[in-house]
Amino acid sequence: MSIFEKTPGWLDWYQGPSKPHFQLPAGAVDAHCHVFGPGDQFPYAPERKYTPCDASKAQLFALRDHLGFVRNVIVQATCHGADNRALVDALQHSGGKARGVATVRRSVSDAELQALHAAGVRGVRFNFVKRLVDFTPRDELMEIAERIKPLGWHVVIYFEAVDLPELWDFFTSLPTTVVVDHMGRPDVKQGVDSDEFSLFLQFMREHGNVWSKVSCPERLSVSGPPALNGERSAYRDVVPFARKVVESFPDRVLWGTDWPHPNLKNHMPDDGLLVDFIPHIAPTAQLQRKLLVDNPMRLYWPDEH
Ligand code: 0GY
Repeated sequence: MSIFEKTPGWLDWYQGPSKPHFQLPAGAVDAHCHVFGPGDQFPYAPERKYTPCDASKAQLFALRDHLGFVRNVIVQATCHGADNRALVDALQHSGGKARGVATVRRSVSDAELQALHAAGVRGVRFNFVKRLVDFTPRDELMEIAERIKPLGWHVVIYFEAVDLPELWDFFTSLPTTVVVDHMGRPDVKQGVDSDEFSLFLQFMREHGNVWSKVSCPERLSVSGPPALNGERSAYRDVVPFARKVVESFPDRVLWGTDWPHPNLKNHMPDDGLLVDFIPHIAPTAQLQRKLLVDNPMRLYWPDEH
């Protein structure tokens, strides 16, 4: 059975992803992806809001090689709560080719943080998307941020655009580098010149410690995937948003597949097509190298950069 072939009972993430037409630069990093379970080995969190497909480290690494990436940044998703065992297992079997972003609670010990660091964790994720998590008090999050700062870690934040005004003061008081997932989830129907997206650009402009992933067009798009007619320019309505962020802040952007695409209801993207989205948002070789190599290496493998 091919590593991409569907295992009975698994959620139908896109099987047999195409080969991208876009050739990734040497040393490219997929800076946002997940491993899920397998659930019988690494159980899902009781407090989870969804139960994902199992998506193993072997499948993730096969996808990495198939698409032409060299490294992964594996991000803890809410379905595993603050139990980072599946993430750590994947990092430890990556041969140094993966780094991680974990979720921790206030109760985490210094020894546990050190062990996560040794495994390759370089950040914590704070999730503010209401459909995904219950509320965590800001003082708990700030305490965690202060504790991970001496390790050289950063904070990844996930929120929806409509909530940025309310979260602004908290975000701008974080003491570390701050990485925003998926451009703060703009509502693309409002357009790239909307007040909402302008506020996000202001957030990045005024705060040099804020980075953004320009990923997940498949989540943000209203126009959706291409018809199955050989057309490879999918998710066109998201291009102006991601391109604006890449061109405005070329040294503070990251890109990732988001494999295996949890919670997508309408379609599962072909990861090869997602890679072909990149030259539309980063149109020059220099921008592509910053987005896919220089920036993630600086943040996650500074010693090798
Ligand atoms: C993503 C997006 C989602 C899920 C999570 O932690 C998670 O469960 O991040 C989502 O549902 O939008 O980046 O994986």
